Amino acid sequence: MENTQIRIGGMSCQGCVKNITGVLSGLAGVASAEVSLEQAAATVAFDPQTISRGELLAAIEDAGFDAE
Ligand code: 9UX
Repeated sequence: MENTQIRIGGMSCQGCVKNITGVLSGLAGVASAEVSLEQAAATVAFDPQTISRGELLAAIEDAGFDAE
């Protein structure tokens, strides 16, 4: 398992936090996802054998946010 910090742009309310948390949690290979509106960031624990950091970013972007 690997932990990564992702900066997220475009979150404006707790609904966004919930949406992104749901998107990340639903991905195969993601063990846990914690999203903070105040920090504009997510902390994600994932299995690098199953999913890459790039795929995490792509999923966030597909949901309509910026991720880096
Ligand atoms: Mo809040 Mo976010 O009204 O995708 S849910 S802006």
